[in-house]
Amino acid sequence: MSITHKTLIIGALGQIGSELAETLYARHGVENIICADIREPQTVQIEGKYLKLDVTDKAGLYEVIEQHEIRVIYNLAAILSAKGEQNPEWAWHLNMSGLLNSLEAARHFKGLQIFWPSSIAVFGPHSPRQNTPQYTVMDPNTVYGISKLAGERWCEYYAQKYGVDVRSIRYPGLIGYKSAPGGGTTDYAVDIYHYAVQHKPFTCFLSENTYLPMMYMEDAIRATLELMEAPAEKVKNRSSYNLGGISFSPKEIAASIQKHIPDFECTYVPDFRQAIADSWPQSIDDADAKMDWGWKGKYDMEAMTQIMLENITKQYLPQTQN
Ligand code: NAD
Ligand code: AKB
Repeated sequence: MSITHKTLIIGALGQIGSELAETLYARHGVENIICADIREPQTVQIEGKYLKLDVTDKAGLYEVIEQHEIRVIYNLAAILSAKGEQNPEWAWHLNMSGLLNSLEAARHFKGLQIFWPSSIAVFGPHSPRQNTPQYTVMDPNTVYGISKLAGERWCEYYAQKYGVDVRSIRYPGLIGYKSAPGGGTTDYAVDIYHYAVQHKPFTCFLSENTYLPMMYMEDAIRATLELMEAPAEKVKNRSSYNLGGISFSPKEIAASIQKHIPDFECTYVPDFRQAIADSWPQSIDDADAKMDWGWKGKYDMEAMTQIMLENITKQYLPQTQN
């Protein structure tokens, strides 16, 4: 029997999209998941249907939704914090028009559910930095953070005015071994493992005591699906939910690696990303996500380091041993 409830992942070749696709294939069947991105798949393996799509092309998006009878969209296409600062106008345009096209599509095609990720980047220098609450001062000073905060307001607006079923999480920095990060301030926490397993010294672009909220990718994907599958009445927040995860500094992650690779060396040469990190929270209060839809994180830093090292080591083995 063919199921017409198809899911579209936009930005599917990215760090989150490629892992989300794998999980959704296993859950709903490869034939029910459509991956789309502005790029051609090269390094990322796409098992199912792949479409080249620019999320800023509203007509193109509508055509895909109609033709493939899409009922759920994960819109992950965005420019992240560090890359956004190189070209603020482009970042604003992509991040906002991509979201507005998805929200308008949900207004047009009744019953279409939208997931759109926000970020800890919505907070700014005047937000409390420890255990940052769901509702507090928000004065982001990167174009990425400004676009995410504006996006959250649009999500709530479309939910309240038009009854759009849009759901969102403010992800912390995400860490996984299956895919590479794409231009964020938290990217060092993935790169560091790749240097460590190759026994190369790592130069971190943040200072050693810069604490940021992070999360192992499997927890983030599980949170996303739990939120998307929660009964509508439990999703009380239609802007975006805080999600905590684990907070650590570059020095602490380096020390957790050194427990497995004692000769690993890390030095710290902060660049422009330090100012971005310094404007973000160090830890997040995710009580609302816990209360509303039962969120509970699973991985701590030590468990994550063990998994990251084991799996990234395999990636550097000669093909015959892999
Ligand atoms: P990524 O940069 O790895 O992936 C984004 C993907 O979007 C890329 O494959 C890119 O080719 C695609 N894309 C760019 N422009 C496009 C367009 N016009 N049309 C279609 N596709 C386009 O990013 P990611 O880390 O996977 O993040 C996905 C989402 O999650 C983003 O909204 C990001 O802000 C958010 N987020 C990520 C993190 C994290 O740590 N990775 C944390 C917080 C929030
Ligand atoms: C970034 O560093 O830009 C992202 C994020 C926390 O949104 N990883």
